[in-house]
Amino acid sequence: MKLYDCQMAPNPRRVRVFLAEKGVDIPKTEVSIIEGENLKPEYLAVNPRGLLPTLELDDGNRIDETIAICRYIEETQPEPNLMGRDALEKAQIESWQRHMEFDGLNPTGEMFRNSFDPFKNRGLPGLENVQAIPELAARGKAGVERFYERLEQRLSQSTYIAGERYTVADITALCVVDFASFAKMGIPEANTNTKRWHADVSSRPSAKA
Ligand SMILES: N[C@@H](CCC(=O)N[C@@H](CS)C(=O)NCC(=O)O)C(=O)O
Repeated sequence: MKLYDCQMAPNPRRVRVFLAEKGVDIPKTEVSIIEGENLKPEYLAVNPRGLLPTLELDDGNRIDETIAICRYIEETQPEPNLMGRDALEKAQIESWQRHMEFDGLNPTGEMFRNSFDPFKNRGLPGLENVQAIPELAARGKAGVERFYERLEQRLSQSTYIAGERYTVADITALCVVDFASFAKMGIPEANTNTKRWHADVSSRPSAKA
């Protein structure tokens, strides 16, 4: 197996953290998004959408989409379990993981893409000549504020995002918070439960992946 990766980007990091939690070490090929390598013919031949990550299997099959890659790893390397054991737990973890994507990753991406100068002609991932729209940066920022409120409320009731154990939902949330912090939207000072959770998940060796 091999992972097409990008060190600076949150979605490839989600896969790296997931692999590290599973103890699966595979070769990685770095594709620089900032340099536009993902938009070049060489990478478009691997993934025509120009998005990262992509997992390539030894038989040549390729899987894109972060959670589809995680699902493949979960099925082939079941322990430690990160995506649920029975019908209810699988559904609950998937629900929380989607909340983290929809409520957190999407607005953070919207804020970042529409305010980061090198992306001024790359307003949508995987595409060129799409103008950034400053109003969308403001809308994204409001979404990130709402995400932090909801995250704090959840973590005032639960040790981890999906319940009392670490799961893929924590991996998505960690990568969102670190990405938002990079974009100057760190955890609000008053959000003590989120800080407690963030210190905990960041202390896991996988967080360095
Ligand atoms: N839903 C996709 C999203 C993939 C995605 O948007 N990846 C970003 C990096 S985090 C990307 O490839 N961006 C390319 C670009 O900005 O041109 C997934 O989860 O894999």
